[in-house]
Amino acid sequence: MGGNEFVVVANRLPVDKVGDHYEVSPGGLVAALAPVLRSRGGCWVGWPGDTSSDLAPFTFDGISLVPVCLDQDDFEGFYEGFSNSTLWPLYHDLIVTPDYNQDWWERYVAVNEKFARATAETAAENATVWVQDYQLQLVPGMLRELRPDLTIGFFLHIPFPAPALFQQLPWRDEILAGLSGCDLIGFQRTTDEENFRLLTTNIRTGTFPISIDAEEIEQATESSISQLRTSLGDPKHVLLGVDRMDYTKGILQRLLAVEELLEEGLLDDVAVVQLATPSRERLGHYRKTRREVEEAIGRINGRFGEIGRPIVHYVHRGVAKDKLGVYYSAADIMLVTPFKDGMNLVAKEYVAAHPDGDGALVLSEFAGAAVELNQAYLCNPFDLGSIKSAIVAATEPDPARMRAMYDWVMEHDVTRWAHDFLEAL
Ligand code: ADQ
Repeated sequence: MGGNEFVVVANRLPVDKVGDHYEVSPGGLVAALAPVLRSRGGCWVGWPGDTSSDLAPFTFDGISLVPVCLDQDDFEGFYEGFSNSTLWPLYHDLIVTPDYNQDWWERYVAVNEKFARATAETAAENATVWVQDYQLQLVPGMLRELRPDLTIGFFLHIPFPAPALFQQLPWRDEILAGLSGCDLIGFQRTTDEENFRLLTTNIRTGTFPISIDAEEIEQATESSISQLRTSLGDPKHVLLGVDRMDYTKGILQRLLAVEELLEEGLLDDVAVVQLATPSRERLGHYRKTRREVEEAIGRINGRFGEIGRPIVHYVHRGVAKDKLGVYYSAADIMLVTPFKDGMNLVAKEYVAAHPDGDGALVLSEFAGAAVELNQAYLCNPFDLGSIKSAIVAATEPDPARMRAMYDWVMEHDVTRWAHDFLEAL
């Protein structure tokens, strides 16, 4: 038993190793939870992000961090394997086929045990523990055994699939047993919660749509916006995509929609900016997604671009937050077209960068964000025609729609999300 009254447990610690020191990783979850951690004398349990270090607990920026160290076999079996090649595709409705592998499952159990033990050692008597996401679904049950005194919450950041899909999982009973250690499970959308409740009704659940640190989105200056637009060749329409390079995000589909619109002469004088952070690059489906996206970009530029004036401007790197704000502000149309997404914070970040009602959001019906941002130009990413119509409609946007969404996002930020969950817990 330890002395922490409030413990956050997440796959990753909220820091990144840069050279030989750590930096706080950007992200809404840290922003929302840091004040709670500081005021309630709390700590964060998580993996530091590399498999080489055996790290002792340390304090960073006023938050105490408890590292759970993973070796290369853990990384491959627990993280790349069971988390991202089994659960991720299964919970995103089989956009690619999940692999079911007994060795990965055993690693998942073993690593969840490491997290549960580290948490049990650090939590004070009767402490509140908040476990995050699909990588750690067994932690609540293990923790309940080790420490019956704790109050345990769990939040699932990704969708929860329909029972007919979930039941494919050879270890479905074990996952449900793990989650049943919770006092409260939070979901992004009511449909996720309902899917879960079709499997079991004796756990308390709730819907808590996550949001962003809305104040952190900087309003870009006129000069930085015009500088960016000039560098794109001062087109009439700037279209923007910002994603992790992941097959769930529908990046290729939005490019194909743009290509058809150009072909049909329904869109002209346009520049598309696609920013994509590298993600899970050792996995075949991710490499394939990247290859297809890059091939489409090359083809579109070859067909419709001019020397010194490509149609698609593509960056396969992370972009600094302040720079991202300039892209959001400068974009006339934001393209968010996932096949399936728990929430999609990019959609909310774009809205927060448009306080004056300018800009337009093209948003997939299959993103959790579509529930709240229903004033967006909604589309079905499985239907290219639907993406095309939404883009065309977004070229003549109604400012009232963006204003309504802006007011909603400013009212419902990530601090409110964390507060609502913890109150309910
Ligand atoms: P993600 O799948 O990672 O999150 P998302 O919610 O869009 O998806 O968050 C991505 C974050 O990364 C955003 O804050 C965005 O600004 C940032 N980002 C993306 N591309 C970037 C780039 N090129 N440069 C810099 N930053 C970039 C999972 C679920 C989502 C859910 C969140 C939170 O899949 O559905 O919304 O968790 O619960």
